[in-house]
Amino acid sequence: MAHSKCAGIDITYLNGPKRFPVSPDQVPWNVKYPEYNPVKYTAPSVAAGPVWADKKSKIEEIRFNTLDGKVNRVSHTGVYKISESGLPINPVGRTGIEEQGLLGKFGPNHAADPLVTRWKKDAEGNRVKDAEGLDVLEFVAIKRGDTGEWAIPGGMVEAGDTVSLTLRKEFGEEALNSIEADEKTKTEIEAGLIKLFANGKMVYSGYVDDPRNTDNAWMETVVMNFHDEEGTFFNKFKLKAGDDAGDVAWVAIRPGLKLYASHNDFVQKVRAMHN
Ligand code: RP5
Repeated sequence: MAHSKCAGIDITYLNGPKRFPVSPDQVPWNVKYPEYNPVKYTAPSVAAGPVWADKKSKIEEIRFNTLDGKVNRVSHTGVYKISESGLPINPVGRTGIEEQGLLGKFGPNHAADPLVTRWKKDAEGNRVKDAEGLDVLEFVAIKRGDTGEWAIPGGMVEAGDTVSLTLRKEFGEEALNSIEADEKTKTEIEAGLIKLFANGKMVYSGYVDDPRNTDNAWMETVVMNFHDEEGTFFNKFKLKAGDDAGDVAWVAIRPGLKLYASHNDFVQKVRAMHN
């Protein structure tokens, strides 16, 4: 995974300072960059000390590279290094920002991404084909409130929660929350969702090129595909946006989609898996 969203020559951190310039070839730590002088930044919302955020003053108590109480501090990338000052070192390389930025945890911040797909159909119910003659797959996307980009409706794995619970919870909260349906239909949807989410296929687990990453805190995720082959589940209702998300829609997966973080890599991978 390269750094293109969380490092660059002229990138401003989300609602924060400008990142110290890092060109693509200066990302790896083993490349010499003596002038490198990253900006220290922890967002006020994180520095205020909410329950989900690590406190830098207590860094010595954190047990990195292990399951630390209920917090999973193990990285999908392997054992990460700890600096002399006791801070985890981003396993991919430089980002131009030090400390937590907008992320709660030093080291890996674990997320889960439910990639829900179906075949795109025309008004007659026939599968739509792309220029290469392949059936077009579409996925449930949300418009993120922070960057305004379309994204998979993923979320953070909360301390003590499993990845599979997070996948269903996030999909429910972000994509299905405000479906206008009577109680009976809602119960049916809930049951259908449990069935759909029982058969997931692993798409990816690892580091995410997330715009919030820093030299000491980064996003990792598990992406699972839940495919509605016959389209039976989603025929029952129309998608409407939930609380966290501004907008929700079926987005056709075509090469080169512009999506949040590494999400285009994930949807292209799922397209290849189905074709
Ligand atoms: C991305 O951030 C992950 O792939 C996941 O989609 C998302 C989780 O963060 P929040 O949506 O909870 O902010 O890196």
